[in-house]
Amino acid sequence: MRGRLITIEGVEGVGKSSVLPVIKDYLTDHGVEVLQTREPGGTELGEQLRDVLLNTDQEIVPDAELLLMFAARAQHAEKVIVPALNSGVWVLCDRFTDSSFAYQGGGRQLGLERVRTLEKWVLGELKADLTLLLDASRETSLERTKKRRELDRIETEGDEFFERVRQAFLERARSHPERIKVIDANPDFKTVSVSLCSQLEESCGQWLTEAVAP
Ligand code: Z5A
Repeated sequence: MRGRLITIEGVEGVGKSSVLPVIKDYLTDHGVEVLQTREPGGTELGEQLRDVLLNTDQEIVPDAELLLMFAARAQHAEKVIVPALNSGVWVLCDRFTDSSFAYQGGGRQLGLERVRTLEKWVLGELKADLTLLLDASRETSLERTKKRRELDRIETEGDEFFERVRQAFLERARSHPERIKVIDANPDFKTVSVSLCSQLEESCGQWLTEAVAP
């Protein structure tokens, strides 16, 4: 049976990396094999493009940023995600196409149409089965980002940019309520983890039963 693609999204520093092990453990405890990966990245080429995108001092114009995100995604989808899903492995991906809609479509104000065109070109019918969108106030995500490490190129943008990104994510969730589930990421780690697990039970319970049925 084909695996499922689960993505985790949200603005920077909201807590995605912290909760990934909780999601992975939940799925493996229910008997499925899980491949954890990330975007931009997930392949040798993708990691090189990630480095270009995040760790450069040179200006990258918004169209180039969007195209590089999708170049990395094309490689990732064809070489890693689709083969894993076809072999029955569940893929847990830290960011995916919704980030392009939110950051480049919303934050950079490129609009949704160009992102949709690339999504169709690069991914065809491939879509996330479930997207967990961690949402927190700007104050919360900023405070958490500061705790963490040096800022990358995109993280140096200002409050207005990140408010547009957050609103674009929430708009995506309103447009795709069956797939994108918003998790309140403001509370402490334990509370967020409990919310995530109960969402996983609701959204994936049936899929997991089918996946491990003899
Ligand atoms: N990007 C894009 O523009 N377009 C695209 O299509 C794609 C990506 C795919 C790289 O993403 C950048 O690429 C990103 C969007 C862009 N840039 N920005 N901005 P990334 O995922 O690698 O970068 P990130 O969003 O900054 O992720 P991160 O650095 O891993 O942050 P996080 O995973 O959301 O947060 P965290 O590291 O788990 O937590 C941050 C701190 O808060 C840490 O000290 C934790 O211990 C703490 N924390 C976490 N949860 C809690 C709770 N609940 N309470 C208290 N403290 C907490």
